[in-house]
Amino acid sequence: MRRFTPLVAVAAIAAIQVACSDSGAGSLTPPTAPAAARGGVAAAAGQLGPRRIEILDACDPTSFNAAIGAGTCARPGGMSFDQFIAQLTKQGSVGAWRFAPANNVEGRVGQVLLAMNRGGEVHTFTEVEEFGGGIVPLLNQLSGNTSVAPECLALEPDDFIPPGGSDSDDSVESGTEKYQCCIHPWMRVTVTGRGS
Ligand SMILES: [Cu+2]
Repeated sequence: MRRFTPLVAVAAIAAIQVACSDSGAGSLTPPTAPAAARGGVAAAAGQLGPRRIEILDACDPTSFNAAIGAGTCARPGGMSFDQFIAQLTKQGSVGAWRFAPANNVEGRVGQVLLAMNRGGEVHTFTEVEEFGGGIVPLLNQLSGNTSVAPECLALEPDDFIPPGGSDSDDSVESGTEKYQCCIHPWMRVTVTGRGS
């Protein structure tokens, strides 16, 4: 396990930040936000509900929690930590850790982007000028993202989306914008705005 120390440290920091933001906070979007968001968002975006993007992973809780720390993975079954590292090493990405839709998403300009974490790990949904590495050096290295996206170095505690949580801080913009996870930097999607 010793060689995974950087990952452990950063994951622990992320977990602490999430814990802090959860405890402080009446203003956080609750995990079950879709129903609540639908009403307010639709009114603001011309009767349109949010454009939903799912955040997915396939972590196996037993091995991930053993390798990184308790509470790292909160979902049943999945891929072992060793398999995850092996696939990342071989391919530079792990396909089960992804946004869905995974490629380009289209929406109306002004429509709220609702990123919903359906996985078992903490993720971020972060707008970046250019895709790049995130906050976990080992994952950057194994995925070949040696140039860190500066936006990932300026995350706020509530940018970390826990399992079951969601992020509705961003809206569809005119043109094409890039979003990525700052923990797993191969998790990427582009969003193109149409009309208004
Ligand atoms: Cu992620």
